[in-house]
Amino acid sequence: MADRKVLLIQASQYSRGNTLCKQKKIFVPGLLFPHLAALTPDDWEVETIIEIIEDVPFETDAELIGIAAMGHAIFRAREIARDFKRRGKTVVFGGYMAAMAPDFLAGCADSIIYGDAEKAWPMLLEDYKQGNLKKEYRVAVDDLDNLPVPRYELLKEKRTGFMMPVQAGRGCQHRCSFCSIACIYEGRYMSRPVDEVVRDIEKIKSLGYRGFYLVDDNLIGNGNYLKELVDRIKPLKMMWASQCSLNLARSPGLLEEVARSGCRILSFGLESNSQEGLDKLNKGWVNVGDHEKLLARVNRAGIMATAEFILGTDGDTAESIRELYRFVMRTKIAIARFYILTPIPGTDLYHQFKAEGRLLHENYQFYTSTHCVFKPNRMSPEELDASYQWVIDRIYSLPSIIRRTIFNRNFLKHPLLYLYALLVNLDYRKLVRAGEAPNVH
Ligand code: B12
Repeated sequence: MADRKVLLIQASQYSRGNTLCKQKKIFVPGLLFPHLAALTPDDWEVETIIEIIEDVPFETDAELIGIAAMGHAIFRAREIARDFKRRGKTVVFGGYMAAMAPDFLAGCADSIIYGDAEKAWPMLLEDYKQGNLKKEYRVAVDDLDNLPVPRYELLKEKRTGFMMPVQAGRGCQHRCSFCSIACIYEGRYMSRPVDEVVRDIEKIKSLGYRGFYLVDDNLIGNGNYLKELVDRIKPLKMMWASQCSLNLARSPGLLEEVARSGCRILSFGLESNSQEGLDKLNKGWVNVGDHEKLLARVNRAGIMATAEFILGTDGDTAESIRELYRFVMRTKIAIARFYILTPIPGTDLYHQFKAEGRLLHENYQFYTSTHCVFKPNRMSPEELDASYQWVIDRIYSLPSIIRRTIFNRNFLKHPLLYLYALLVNLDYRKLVRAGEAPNVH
């Protein structure tokens, strides 16, 4: 019987125009809340709020408030925390930003969980009950074995899309200097037991979902594991999506197996076509000369390749960014997202730029990946801002969207997929036309 209540909130973020981002639906909900709820002892009732689609109930009867924030959503998170503190609640934080920039939360957090919460969260709840809450919890896990089935029912009640999240791995063996994952996991990569991943997918299926999103920071981190996993996913006849390094396409056999198991969308962090730029970001383990060939292989296998790009690497100029745009159009990447390189506090890139005197300021409100906050190597900050705007204006123009989706040569093979890409692009287009950044979805 629950005699206590905790309210978990995923803070939304402020837009470029400084309004709070709100959406009708969240297509890719995170796993955090169903997972934390499953780790919560039975004497606690758990209520969850994803602020981008729901309002925060400030009048709640919950005694403990847990707040999560991705990237610059930390600003909104801080405001929410202050409000609850004024109301006499105990407020705790977890997640990447809280661990990377804890000073930022001074005065708003009664406690912070650094990194993994599988052991720390039950400990924190018990300490709280005993009146012995610690300021911080740092209890990394050694593996991801024996995790409980996430409480997916909590997400099912909300306005979400047709895919639910399932975690396969955590961390990444690479240490790209701009990446938050590298900052927290420092080259560690852990995979969950295949049986338990399959168990969670079956749970999702039993709730009536036809698709899942595999949360894994580098799915090709362990090829043998991936092979075993997709062999087990295939008979479930589910559609799935994930993110991965393009190196997957260097193993054509494995790529085929991934496609046959129902994988339909893979997002690749290509970042840049400048090898020099990537080398400087400690991502020299990719070969940009192969991008086009490898993307074509992925699409041929029946998986829609989508991509994320960073503008402003040390190899970039206004002209190379225009060339990147032409590359996206030539390869007809159906969904392409662009971010201005951002030295997030705590990352190696942040320390490097700070040491080199390249940070323009430390007003993190502008560290949104839509403003240049550092001195680029081969262009001015103004040129980089203008190049970003140039790219997003063109990429989300109607001719570009139509060419990359409906006129994509793969459209007839997978019309529903490319119609989905069309809708995502139209959504981004709407944001860009309203002067906003097309990054939240
Ligand atoms: C799914 C996802 C999304 C989804 C849905 C998010 C949602 N609102 O539910 C979408 C696509 C909408 C999204 C958007 C964004 N995302 Co996102 N997203 C992810 C992704 C791929 C998976 C998250 C997940 O389910 N993880 C599984 C859970 C179980 O693990 P976890 O979140 O790490 O949490 C563990 C611990 O950190 C801890 N913990 C975390 N938070 C809290 C909070 C409390 C109170 C407690 C007790 C514990 C705790 O407990 C967990 C168990 O150990 C991650 C990558 C990743 N590996 O996590 C990026 C990631 C979290 N996103 C990130 C970013 C930057 C964003 C955006 C800001 C991007 C943008 N520029 O617009 C937006 C923010 C939108 C918003 N404010 O709502 C970054 C965050 C980096 C950072 N420094 O904060 C990540 C890490 C990606 C990356 N490689 O950089 N995202």
